[in-house]
Amino acid sequence: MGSINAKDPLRVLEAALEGGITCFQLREKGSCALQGKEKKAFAESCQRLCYQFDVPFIINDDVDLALELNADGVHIGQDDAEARSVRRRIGTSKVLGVSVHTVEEAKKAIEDGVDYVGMGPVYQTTSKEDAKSVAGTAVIKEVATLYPDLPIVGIGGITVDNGAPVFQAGAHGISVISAIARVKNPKMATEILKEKALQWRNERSLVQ
Ligand code: 3NM
Repeated sequence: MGSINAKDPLRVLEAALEGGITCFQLREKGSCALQGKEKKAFAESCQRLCYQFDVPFIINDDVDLALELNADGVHIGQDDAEARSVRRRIGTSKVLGVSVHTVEEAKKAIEDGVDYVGMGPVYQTTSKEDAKSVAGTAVIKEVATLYPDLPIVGIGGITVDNGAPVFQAGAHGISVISAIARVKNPKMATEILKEKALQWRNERSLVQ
């Protein structure tokens, strides 16, 4: 988030927290990503803010930093460390999430002991330099049908206008960057998106 927003990213995070996000993942990646001490200091600032709002603070990929800061969890991709070994390192008290794109990857993630999977990109995204091709919601539906107890978070291009099908396919939550960080009023955008997401989730449980 630090690298994609022209505004102060901590102010965006604070606004998102005020707006009601329920989880925050620090994903400091890409060509302008902070490194070393600067990354750690930025992560600590994000963590402090999250804790003021009692919102879990998860770190993408950097298991060492997550352990050093005693973050609430770690999220990894298929190209990062193996989920099984990350689970061994962080123990069972921290949340472990993995990005998956196929039924096979979801099966392996479950076997490796993950708490949730991220699935995407559901729609076109400009926030991830190495995003895979757009997957739509079909794979989410497949995974949700096969593994109904596995929490699924949809990601990639999700907005207030297109989130409903993600929940209808079986996702339990959504994760966004642009819909909050690239708008004029991140707090209001979060409030509206949250209200919508709760509505989409309720409609989904009525259908099932
Ligand atoms: N992961 P936005 S898509 C971080 O498909 C990330 O695994 C993705 O940002 C995946 O909400 C993505 O701006 C970017 O599209 C999400």
